[in-house]
Amino acid sequence: MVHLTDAEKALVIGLWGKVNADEVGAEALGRLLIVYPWTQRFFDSFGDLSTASAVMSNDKVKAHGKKVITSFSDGLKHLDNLKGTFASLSELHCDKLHVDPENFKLLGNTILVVLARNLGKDFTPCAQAAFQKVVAGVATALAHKYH
Ligand code: HEG
Repeated sequence: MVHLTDAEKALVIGLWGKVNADEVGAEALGRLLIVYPWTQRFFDSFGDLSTASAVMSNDKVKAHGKKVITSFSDGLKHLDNLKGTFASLSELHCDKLHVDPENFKLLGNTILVVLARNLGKDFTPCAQAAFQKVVAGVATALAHKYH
């Protein structure tokens, strides 16, 4: 289970308010598809993903990144109950989408990279540690209903 102190929670919420979440989602999903190209197998209806620039300018990638990050943002409001918050999405990714849960960790990593780029100096070591806990907690919660 992930545990954030009250100070870490406040840090995460405050910094999240400084970024454009939709852009972070689109860029993080795009980077996932580029850096870990085997993840493209889940998105064969997305059209051209053959080059990095094709991925980053793909409207379906942007739209799906927005959808994923909206759900992630919702999780930030429920940091004490990530498993409950993501229970039905965990079932969906397991039973219907057949997404290997390792991919949730990979996406967590690309979210951290994009936050680092967007926040610059504000992404202090304390902030990095707090967000590291959040992405790990979300990945664990999304994997929780796998069987
Ligand atoms: Mg998932 C659909 C959230 C990581 C592959 N994902 C969805 C949906 C949400 C969501 C909210 C829409 C569900 C619905 O239609 O009811 N995804 C979500 C989160 C995270 C995540 C919060 C991690 C932070 N997803 C993720 C990863 C992959 C993946 C890492 C694959 C590498 N998601 C996936 C696919 C779909 C969704 C294939 C269905 C896309 C579609 O056909 O529209």
